[in-house]
Amino acid sequence: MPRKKSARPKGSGDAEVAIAEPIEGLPEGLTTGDLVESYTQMILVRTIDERIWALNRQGKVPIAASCQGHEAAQLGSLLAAQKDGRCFLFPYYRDLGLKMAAGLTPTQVMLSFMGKEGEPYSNARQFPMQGADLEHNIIQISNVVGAGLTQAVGYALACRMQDDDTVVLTYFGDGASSQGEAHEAMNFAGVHRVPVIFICENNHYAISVPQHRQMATDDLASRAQGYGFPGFTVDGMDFTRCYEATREAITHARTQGPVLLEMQVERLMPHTTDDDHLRYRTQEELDAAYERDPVSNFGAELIARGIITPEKSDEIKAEALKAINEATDAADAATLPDPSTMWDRVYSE
Ligand SMILES: Cc1ncc(C[n+]2csc(CCOP(=O)(O)OP(=O)(O)O)c2C)c(N)n1
Ligand SMILES: [Mg+2]
Repeated sequence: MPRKKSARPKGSGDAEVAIAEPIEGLPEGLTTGDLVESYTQMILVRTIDERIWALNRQGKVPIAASCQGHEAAQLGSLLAAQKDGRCFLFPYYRDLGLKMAAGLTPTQVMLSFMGKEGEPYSNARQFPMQGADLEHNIIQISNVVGAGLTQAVGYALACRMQDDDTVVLTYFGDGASSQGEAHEAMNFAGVHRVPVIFICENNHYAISVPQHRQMATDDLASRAQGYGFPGFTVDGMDFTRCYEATREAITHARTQGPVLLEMQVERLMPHTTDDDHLRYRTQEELDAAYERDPVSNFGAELIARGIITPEKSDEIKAEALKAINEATDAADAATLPDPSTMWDRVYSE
């Protein structure tokens, strides 16, 4: 697979993780079967994401944060964690692709966004997609910006104190990286060499606030230096590069302590369904972002490399559409939770 640009090591100088060099062929542990499966998963995620947006416009989904543009970062890093098999995750609200690739079904996703009976996290008592999914190693998903970082560090420290070799991956945005809580989490993790990977999905916006108004640097990964651990910038639109960077970071975290991975992505849609990004982004900027679309580019790359045919790609898209239509119908037909159950699973009994 053609490599675009190297992940650049930043930071403490003791950056033992050699993520940097372009790789001929596939990264270690990755098969062409994995690529096809991940592309299939990406198409499913993209299809459901687009459908959720359409359902919002029909008044059926109250609010959603799209992961369009973040799919390669989410699925590439998750695959490395899954292959390792000893990782726990603290995703954030934009990680729909990650949660689906981890195991959430399209119908569960639709029930969640429509707030219907059977919603997987809380039976529709909270914001869509918020909560723990212990079956898939997801400890907590929070809508509180930056809150997942301290929780992840605490969890990772507890694992280490129990001689458990778990590595924890915590996901957050560029805006979250400027929260006080993020600095506290990284500082503590650096001091105590906690086995945690900080994955920043840097889409260069915190709602409408561009990166240069959130932080006085365009080099987010270099912040790791201040905490005494390595940080890397990764092309977050390149699936294999995200996989490889995370795979190597897992080894580093387990043996030496924290790593910061800044995955540079594009937010292709507005912040949420309540936002209009053309009020603060130009059409030219968005057109350029779409040129970097990780899903269509990944598909084109697989075809160019002869890993799939154009017909196979169409088949994958048709199957995704069928699955999402079925999930939409199932959630549409589901009832709303019975109001008399409102307090169930809220307080312990
Ligand atoms: C503690 C806290 N402050 C403010 C908000 C409101 N808020 C929700 S998302 C968001 C922007 C976060 O941007 P970023 O971290 O870059 O993530 P992105 O949405 O771009 O993926 C803000 C300020 C919140 N949810 N929690
Ligand atoms: Mg952002």
